[in-house]
Amino acid sequence: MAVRFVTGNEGKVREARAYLEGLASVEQLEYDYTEVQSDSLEAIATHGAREAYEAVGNDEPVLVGDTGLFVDALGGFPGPYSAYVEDTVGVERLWRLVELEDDRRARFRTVLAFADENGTETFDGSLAGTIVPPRGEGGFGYDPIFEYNGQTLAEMDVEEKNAISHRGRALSTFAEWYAEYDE
Ligand code: ITT
Ligand code: NA
Repeated sequence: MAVRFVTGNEGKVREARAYLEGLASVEQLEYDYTEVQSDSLEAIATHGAREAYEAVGNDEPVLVGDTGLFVDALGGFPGPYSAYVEDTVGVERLWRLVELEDDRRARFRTVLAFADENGTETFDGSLAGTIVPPRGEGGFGYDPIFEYNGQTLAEMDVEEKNAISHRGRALSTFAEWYAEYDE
């Protein structure tokens, strides 16, 4: 069975392939689904996966991921608005906002939604860390300001990051479920 991962990011497709090896083949599907306005990653991902499955799934299951960075002292901001805030405010200025706080704890959270003819299932994964001044050249998005175990995610190599990441955890939960489901 093939799972079509709806994303503009090829790195995420490679990561999903590694988790689903021997279970399913993973293909990239570029489809611009409607991002509903919601403070729930589940709602956004579920809606996107249903829409993508019905519009372009051609009876093959689709997987949609939605990720947010939730800063404790900012009431969870930017959360579901993380992509918008990255494009508008930017990562460096988010750091400067958090710099004003004593408590700099934050969490990445990813929700994956899997849609097929039977309905939609969601899987989640998270990673707790601290917001720090930007360091490192790797990764993408908020990686340079997110520190885990003394390193920012942008200082880790891809395998190191994937092994502990929010998306890695969500993919591993999904893979376990899928192994039972696809029997
Ligand atoms: P898709 O095409 O895969 O949907 P996206 O960037 O629109 O990509 P995401 O839900 O993955 O959607 O990401 C939302 C925001 O969070 C966006 O600003 C990303 O750059 C950022 N982000 C996602 N995963 C991240 C990670 O592992 N490390 C740092 N930032 C991340
Ligand atoms: Na997304």
